[in-house]
Amino acid sequence: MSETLVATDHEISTELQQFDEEARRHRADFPVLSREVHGKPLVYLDNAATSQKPQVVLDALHDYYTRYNANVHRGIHTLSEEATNAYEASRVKVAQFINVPSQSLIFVRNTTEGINLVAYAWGRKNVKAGDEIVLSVMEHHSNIVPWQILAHEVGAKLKYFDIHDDGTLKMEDIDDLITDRTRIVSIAHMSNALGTVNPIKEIVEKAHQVGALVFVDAAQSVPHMPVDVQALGCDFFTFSGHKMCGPTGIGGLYGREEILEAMDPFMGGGSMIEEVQLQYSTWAEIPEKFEAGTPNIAHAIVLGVTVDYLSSIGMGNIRAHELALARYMIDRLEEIDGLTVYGHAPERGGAVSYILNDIHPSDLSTILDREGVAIRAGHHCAQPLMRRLGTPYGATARASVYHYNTTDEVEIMINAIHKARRFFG
Ligand code: C6P
Repeated sequence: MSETLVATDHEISTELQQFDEEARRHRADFPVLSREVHGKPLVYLDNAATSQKPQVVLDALHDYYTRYNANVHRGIHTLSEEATNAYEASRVKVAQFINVPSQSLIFVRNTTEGINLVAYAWGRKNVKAGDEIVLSVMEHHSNIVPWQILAHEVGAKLKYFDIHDDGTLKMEDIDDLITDRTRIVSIAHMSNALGTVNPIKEIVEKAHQVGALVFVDAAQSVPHMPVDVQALGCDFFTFSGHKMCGPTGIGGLYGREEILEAMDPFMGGGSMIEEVQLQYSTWAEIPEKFEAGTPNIAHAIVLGVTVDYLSSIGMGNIRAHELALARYMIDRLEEIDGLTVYGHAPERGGAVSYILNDIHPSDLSTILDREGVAIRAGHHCAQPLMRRLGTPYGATARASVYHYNTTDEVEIMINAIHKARRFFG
């Protein structure tokens, strides 16, 4: 990545210039960011799909496997004790990062598993025929399909918040949507396609008034903004490590302690029991009750290293940088003839969806890739949202930033889009 800005007439604020300088320092921590794609420097703008990993995370993974690889909660030999201590120390760190008690934080594979665990273990016991589950049209499939499976099984009804043209939730419908029949409201904290940050506290307040629970899909918020789960007041909250500079296959699920204690397990097996008789078993305390089998030890330990890394930069700094860069990107995109940006919520994050004329987003993405620019094209696992927006092809192109992205990279994407325009005539 060149140290100088790609030529542009667009004014770059002093704030953004400072963020660029910091981003250049952060980039040095990410080995993959110095590679080339099709002979061009990689411009990685697909962070909402998954983020890149800093050297400190890669080193921690290597350290675990080379020094103290052992199963946890099982042996009393030194390696097992070291691995168990590191696994539990990581739980404490990750819990502190989102401000929850550590016994209420369950290690799961990802956001998808967190939602399925609750839809299955809590939902099958607590949601009955005629009950209602409230979602929104901007949800990722992970926060729709598990609730559909539950609703179809027990005979419950699904209701959806609609959105305004700017991509904000129609909060004026809240009294019609959340009623005495509502058992749970499950909502994204930040939309992966529109970038909208939703008013969780307001939703929690209303839901709790009618005795309903609130589940927050935080896949896109935890990596990109400071989060205080207790201040949000929600009952369940889940996120994925791979979107926050951490490894794949590990994430967290928070559940309010008394709710987790009353829940039956999701899966049965080793580690989650207190006692096994031939005809019945009793369960371990939380969180072990929900961690059946050998967990993803290495990646759970490294998730603790990941939150240390993010905290060393400061989540407030990451949020401010991304917001400034996303706003710059939207301004630059909207200068392009025939380009439409979807999502103009005042409270937003760093994912920006757009379409260019009648060019299929996949074709646009292919041309950008030839210029070294990685974006995502498609429905973003949000088909109901694409239908609601009425996007051509049911798809958009999406560029999503992290703290290591710069205005240079936005300019390279803009130039590549102009190239695509010329190519498609
Ligand atoms: N969104 C994207 O490109 P998993 O796959 O379980 O780590 O995360 C699922 C998920 C749930 N909710 C939201 C809001 C998400 O953004 C995602 C993942 C990626 O937008 C991959 S589809």
